[in-house]
Order: sequence, then C-alpha cells, then structure tokens
Amino acid sequence: MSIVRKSYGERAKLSTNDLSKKMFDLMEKKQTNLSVAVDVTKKRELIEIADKVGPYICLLKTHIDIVEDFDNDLVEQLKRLAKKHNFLIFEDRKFADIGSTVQLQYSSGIYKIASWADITNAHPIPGEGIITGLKSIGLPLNRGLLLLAEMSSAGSLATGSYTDATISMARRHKDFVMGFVAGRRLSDREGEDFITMSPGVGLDDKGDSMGQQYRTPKEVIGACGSDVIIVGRGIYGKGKDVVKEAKRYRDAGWAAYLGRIE
Ligand code: 5BU
Repeated sequence: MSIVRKSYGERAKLSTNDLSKKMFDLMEKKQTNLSVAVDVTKKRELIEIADKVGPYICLLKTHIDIVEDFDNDLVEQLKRLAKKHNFLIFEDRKFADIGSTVQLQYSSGIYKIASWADITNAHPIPGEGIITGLKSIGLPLNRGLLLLAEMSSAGSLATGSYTDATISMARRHKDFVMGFVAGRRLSDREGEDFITMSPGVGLDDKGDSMGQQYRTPKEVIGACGSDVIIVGRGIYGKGKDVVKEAKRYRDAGWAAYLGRIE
C-alpha cells in the first residue's frame, strides 16, 4: 500500500462522497486530524469534555448508550457544541445485525442515532444487508458510515480475508460508506479514496489490561497512512489536563500528517 501524499484539502476536492468531502475540508481548515473518544457515563461530564476539546478536534466520538442520564437535551447540547467548535459527531455504535433490525436500531429507540450522529459504524459480519439497511435511513439525512475492517484490540478476528471482503463491500456502497475504522490505509486504488480512522492511539502507554493496544500518531498517520487518530483515555484519563492533552495529541497528529504529505 502506498502512503497518500495528497493533502486533506486536495482530497476534499476529489472525493465523491459528500460527507468525506465535508470531513476533509474541515480537517484542512481547522488543521486537525484528532478525534476524541469521550467514554464517560455522565451527561455533564460528556458536555464539559466536548466543550474543552472542541477547538482541537475534527470529530467527537461518542458511546451514547453508556450515558446514565441521557436525555434529548444532551443531543441538543452536543449539536450546539458541534456548531460552535465546528466538528462532526461519530456515534461508535458498531451495528452488527441484519438490515431490517439495524434500520430500527439506527432510527428509533431512545437514542435515534441517525437524527444527530453525522457518522456511525458497522461490523461487516452480517453481510451486505447491514449496509443496505443503514443506508436506507442514513443517506437521505446525509449521514456516513465507516466499516469496521480492523480493530485495535489484541487477538481481533478482523484480519486477512475478512478485512479484504470488507473493502469489497465498501466499494459497492461508496455513496454511503465513507471509509474504515482500521489501523492502516487499506486501499489506494485509482479514483477511490476511503477515509481511515484509527483508535488505539496513545503517546504515553502501550495498552490497557484488557487487550487495548496503543501506537503513536507518527506510526498510525505517518507510517500506516491512516487519516484520523481516535484518542480517549490518553486525553481525559485520570489526573489529565484535558485541554493540554488535546492540544498535545492535535499537534502530534498534525505533525505526523505534515511529515507524510511533504
Ligand atoms: P481509548 O481510551 O483511547 O483506549 O479509547 C478508544 C476508543 O475507541 C473507545 O471508545 C473504543 O470503544 C474505541 N475503539 C477501539 O478502541 N478500538 C477499536 O478497534 C474500535 C473502537 Br472499532
């Protein structure tokens, strides 16, 4: 796989996926490829962190179902912050069911994810119907989907032919599938440009006690050609200065990107 040398701005112009275009444009303008994964269980904490990291991120990643006091006002506040700081919202829902079920999980229930999350993601394990189901809800709302082609955790089964089949599935739905969650760039075919987002990024630790594995922004963006670093506990973990860490990861991610395109 060759490393992409094009800037985010050039890729925005060339992209045929509306949301990828928007994402690349935003990254170029705001000069950040950092996404913060805010895995906290209280609404107030989620909003507080989102407001603090807002100026430094292109994308806020949520796990909305872990928030104990979730209500519609949380969604309204997140949308307001997204506008205020100019970032997109990614609900890391990891859908994994048949098309008809994911349609309902995406549009309905308490969370109504499709109504507020610009981006969500899905495991390719059920086959292509999962994309068709999600697309029927998301595309009319200008949403985008990432397929989980790889995972950052030790022993992940998403490797080899599974990852290859995921790329083929994405190619058949380029209007809705904007790219992959993966540890590296997966395709450099002429005329297509999937965005790659990578979790498992840390500057200080190598992992956690439950299989998470961290690599540095330089490895992920520079050597492996990914586009967005997703950082959670490295930024908001115990005793951390959230703003200081967000700036530090933003700078590290951007430096790795500049080193790659030059
Ligand atoms: P951390 O605190 O930086 O380890 O958080 C990583 C986040 O990314 C967390 O929300 C996970 O659910 C998410 N994640 C991941 O760690 N690895 C993966 O392969 C995927 C998502 Br997909």
